[in-house]
Amino acid sequence: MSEPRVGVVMGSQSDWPTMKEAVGILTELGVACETRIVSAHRTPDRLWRYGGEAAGRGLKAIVAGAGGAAHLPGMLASKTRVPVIGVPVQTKALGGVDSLYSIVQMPRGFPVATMAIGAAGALNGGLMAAQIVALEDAELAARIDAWRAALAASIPEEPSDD
Ligand code: RP5
Repeated sequence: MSEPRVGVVMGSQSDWPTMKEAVGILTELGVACETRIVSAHRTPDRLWRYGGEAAGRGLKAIVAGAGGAAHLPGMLASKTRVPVIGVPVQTKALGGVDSLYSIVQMPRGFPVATMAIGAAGALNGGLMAAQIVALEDAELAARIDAWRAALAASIPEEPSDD
C-alpha cells in the first residue's frame, strides 16, 4: 500500500484485539494506515517522537486507544495538530469508564475526539479517521457513502424470531 494516511496507535499489545477494529474498517475502505504500540508511561520518548513527526509524515488523523490511566490520546494531541481520535479501551477493574474519563476531559485548547468504550469505539474511530481523509479524496468519500448505504440496507424493517 501507499504511504500511511492514518496512524492507529495503542498503549499496549493488550489493546490490539480492540484496536484491530479500527484497522479493519480502514483497510476495508482502502485507507493506508500504520500500527504502532506507543505508551504514554512506558515509552514516553517514542510517544513524543511519534507526535512530533506525525504532521510532517503526512498523517491526516491518528486513532489512539488506551485503557485505565489512558493518557496516550491526550499527550499525542498536545504534541501534534493532526486530529487525534481517542478510543477508551475496556478494562477489567472499572469497565473502561476509567479510560473514558482519562481521554474525554481534555483542557481547553487541546481536543481529543473521544469515541465509545471498546470495540464499537475502535471501529467508529477508524471510520471517523476515514471521513477526515475523505474530505480531500472524492473516491474514498464515494466508498464511505457506499459502505453506509450497505449498512442501512442490511437493517430489516421488522424484527423477527430467527
Ligand atoms: C494502558 O494500560 C494500555 O493502553 C492498556 O490498555 C493498559 C494495560 O496494559 P498492559 O498491562 O496489558 O500492558 O497503558
